[in-house]
Amino acid sequence: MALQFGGAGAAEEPALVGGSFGTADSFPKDFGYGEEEEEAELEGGPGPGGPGGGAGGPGGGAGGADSKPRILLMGLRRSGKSSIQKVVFHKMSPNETLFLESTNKIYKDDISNSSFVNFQIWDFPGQMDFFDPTFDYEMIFRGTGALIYVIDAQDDYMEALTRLHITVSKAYKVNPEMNFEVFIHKVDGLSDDHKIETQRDIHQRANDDLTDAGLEKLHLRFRSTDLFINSLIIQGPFACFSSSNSGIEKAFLFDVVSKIYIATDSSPVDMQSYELCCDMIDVVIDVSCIYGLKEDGTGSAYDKESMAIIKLNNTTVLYLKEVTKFLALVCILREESFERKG
Ligand SMILES: Nc1nc2c(ncn2[C@@H]2O[C@H](COP(=O)(O)OP(=O)(O)OP(=O)(O)O)[C@@H](O)[C@H]2O)c(=O)[nH]1
Ligand SMILES: [Mg+2]
Repeated sequence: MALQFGGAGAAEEPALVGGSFGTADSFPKDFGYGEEEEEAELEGGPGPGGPGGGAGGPGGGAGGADSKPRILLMGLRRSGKSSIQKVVFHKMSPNETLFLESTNKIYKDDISNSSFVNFQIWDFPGQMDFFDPTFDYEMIFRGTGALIYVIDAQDDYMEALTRLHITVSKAYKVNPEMNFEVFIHKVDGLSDDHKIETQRDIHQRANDDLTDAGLEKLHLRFRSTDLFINSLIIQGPFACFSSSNSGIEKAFLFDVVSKIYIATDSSPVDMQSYELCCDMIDVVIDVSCIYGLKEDGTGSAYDKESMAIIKLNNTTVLYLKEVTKFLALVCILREESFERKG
């Protein structure tokens, strides 16, 4: 089987990791995130599509039971929030996101039912109305670990920058520990020059606004992202195990469902290797879903038996092995060292 190496170019910062492309299917029910998308109790703001279509006020539901680490996805309407969430965590193909409907209330997605990584991601409707009394933003921000603000780089982004500033400054005042990420999104539609210029401009303006407001300590991290050319990547923060002398070129310990890597060896992470390993997981799970389940459809697509070796046409071998119910070790090896070690 000849697998192609991934996206057309690497994302600027390899820290950001992400979804894979390819298969349009969702995970089967027993493999996915279970009861996804608990909805917030209250409907969002005024009429559909109305400006400032307020976020649902989760009220008591926001804090209480939801003690898992929480990531918020915010940004103007149509900036691509739900698409990011669906592609990265639900195996939706980027093309399918064209048919996503606008979100009109907060979707809380629990990324923990079948995943090693425990957190919730809350996908917000286009615009939050901080003046809506039913929306208890203080409570939401207080329990939040990270806020991702998505800006559509193909659109006029002035309004987005204004909202970004309002949002992060309110969030920071409530919870100065929060991490702020700005996704300069949909950069697939921009030329390289335009992309760099847009990135620089957004960076500059957003930081100027913070300086003017005396919020220099509020740190925003910027990433250029898109779902169509580069895969979007979520951070694999722990580089801890070493593959030196093992004949392994690169090794990742993956959370299978989210494809977040929990650990990798000490060599630098390059996007091609990461994407190749993500593709390997997709191939294994897809084949297993089709041929690995029992005739009555029971059984699991990923279990103790899960193991696969794929030889590529460039003397490279991909190796995947189940480690725990949620984790897989995926390695890239040279063919000769694979044969030597057996
Ligand atoms: N070109 C391009 N289009 C994208 C990308 N990501 C998402 N889109 C498109 O952007 C449109 C809006 O996406 P959504 O995910 O619904 O946007 P949203 O931010 O959730 O919008 P609301 O729910 O209304 O707030 C869809 O047609 C997507 O296909 C991308 O990386 N590049
Ligand atoms: Mg949405």
